[in-house]
Amino acid sequence: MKALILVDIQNDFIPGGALAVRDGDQVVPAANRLMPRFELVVATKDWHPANHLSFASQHPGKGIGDVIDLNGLPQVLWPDHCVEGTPGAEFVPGLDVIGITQVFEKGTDRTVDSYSGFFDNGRRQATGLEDFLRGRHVDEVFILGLATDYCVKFTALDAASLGFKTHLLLDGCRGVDLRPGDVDRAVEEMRAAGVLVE
Ligand code: VGL
Ligand code: ZN
Repeated sequence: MKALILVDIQNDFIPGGALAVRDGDQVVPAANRLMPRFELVVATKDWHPANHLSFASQHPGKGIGDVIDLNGLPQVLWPDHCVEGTPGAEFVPGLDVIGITQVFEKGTDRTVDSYSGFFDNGRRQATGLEDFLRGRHVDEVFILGLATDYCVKFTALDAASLGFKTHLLLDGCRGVDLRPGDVDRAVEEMRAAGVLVE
């Protein structure tokens, strides 16, 4: 059984949003085109409390893009984004949400970030996505969304490490490229981990 995983197609990650990814809105037509070809479509949402510790605003003297130690994990500091219940955390208008069977929220714990749709960055808590997919006898996943070099990358790496045959649908992804080349490096990392990039 195959499943399509839509990663973080939310207002804050498209142009005009708090953590805008260049051309981020262009993943929407790709998602809409692919959804009808899958029996099962799931989505993740970045879903933070307003005082999430990945926000630079929570660390006086630090700025966006700085890297700090957060409970033993390196943490890039971001602008406030995808605050639970705010418009920025909603799916992008135009996304055919009717095709989505289940949504998995991540990043809900103030003290740890969660780039992957499966686990937080410390791999301490699961979101339920793995159990859900296994319950539906999914063995192969196709991943697209935002952002290639963060949440898409870590979702794909976890999917592969959990034993799912994992495809990255590059045409349906856009990245942050905080440092130029980050997206290309992310794609190579996924490929090296056995992700099928197409
Ligand atoms: C993401 C940075 C911070 C993402 C989420 O969805 O890729 N990136 N939070
Ligand atoms: Zn986030």
